[in-house]
Amino acid sequence: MKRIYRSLAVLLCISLGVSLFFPAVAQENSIVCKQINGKDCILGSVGDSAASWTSLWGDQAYRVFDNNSDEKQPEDPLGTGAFIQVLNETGIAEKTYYAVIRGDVTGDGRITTFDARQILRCSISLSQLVAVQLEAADQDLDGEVSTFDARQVLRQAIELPVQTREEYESSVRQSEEESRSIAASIEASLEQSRLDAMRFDPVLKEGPAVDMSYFNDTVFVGDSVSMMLSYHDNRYNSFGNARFLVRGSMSARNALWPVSSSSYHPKLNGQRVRVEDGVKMLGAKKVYIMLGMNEISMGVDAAVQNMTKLCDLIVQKSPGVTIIVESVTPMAQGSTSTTSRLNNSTISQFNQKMQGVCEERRWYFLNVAEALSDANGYLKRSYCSDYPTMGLHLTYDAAGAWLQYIKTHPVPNA
Ligand SMILES: [Ca+2]
Ligand SMILES: [Ca+2]
Repeated sequence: MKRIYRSLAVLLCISLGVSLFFPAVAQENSIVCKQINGKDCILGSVGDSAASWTSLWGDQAYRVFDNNSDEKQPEDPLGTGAFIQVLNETGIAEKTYYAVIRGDVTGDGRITTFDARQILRCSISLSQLVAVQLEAADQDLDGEVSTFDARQVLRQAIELPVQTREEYESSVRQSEEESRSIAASIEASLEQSRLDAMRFDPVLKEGPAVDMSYFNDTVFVGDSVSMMLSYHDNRYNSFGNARFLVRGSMSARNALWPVSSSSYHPKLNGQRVRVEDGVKMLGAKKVYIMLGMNEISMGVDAAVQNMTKLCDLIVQKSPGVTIIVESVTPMAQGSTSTTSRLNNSTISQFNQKMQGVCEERRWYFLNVAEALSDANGYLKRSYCSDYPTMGLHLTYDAAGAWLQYIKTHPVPNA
């Protein structure tokens, strides 16, 4: 009775001509049958043998042949195209089943890169496969032989896990996203290196001390703080041929005023001159400029604007001149000039902003304040000539330290 039931089930499967699952035999094996080009085919996987399918024909005798019609043992693994003859009681073949081993189109019962190659060639119409091979080639069971089937079979051949199409597409998307993100980060780092290469660091760095000839083409512009440099030069001839356009109470703001008997302009050859005109008349190549102490109290930003404008004018009148903005030196602790608007904090803000302007304009920035400050940022007591009153003017020692700082932080290649 059991045998008849199974035969009926097989017949039903074959007559429908579609892939069917047999619940009646599921207790032992899941065997799927399909009619392909009029042939009764069993859809199996690598390792299946005729012996593993005997539930289909019960205790009827059978013979097994490979796809070259060479007889095989019932336990031998089947390849695609192998066939099983089920014999009647007189030993005559009454039914033939063909094996379709998923992924094995070459018929050797194994999945190798050669199978993947055959499937790929077929998927792009370079070669053709016969019907049972086409069935074996359709790894993802979508009814077509595609490059995706070839890829899946190749993964099996090299023992990588087979993916679903969703997994495959998600891995493609992921790798595209990764590529995009790698490309974006390469792009960003190239852009950053380009910006870094373009970025100008204005701060003059310590280097070997220059000799006096460095000052041959140099002009110092400043207020009463810088006047000490000219006094130092007068006493020690310490600045070589440098020239000084310095004036007490000068600021960038009042340097921009017209020259008059009451303006704060420096003198050159006995005449009051605008700074930019004086620089041009002297034919200077380097201009060290320190201004700000006399106008920071009117607002840091306005002072920065005036200073920038004055330096712009100098460059306009003397194209090619090198501007070296010097940081405004700090006030001594307890300076009576300290107010809420003029103090070491606002001086420091002004200096930082001027350093930023120098970076933009490609001017140099000499941090003289660094050389004259104590550990707390005040003007060193020993460098202050008017302690404990104004507390911001310099001693000869301070001017000497300033000079040394200039010589050991020279403009490159100047
Ligand atoms: Ca094969
Ligand atoms: Ca397919």
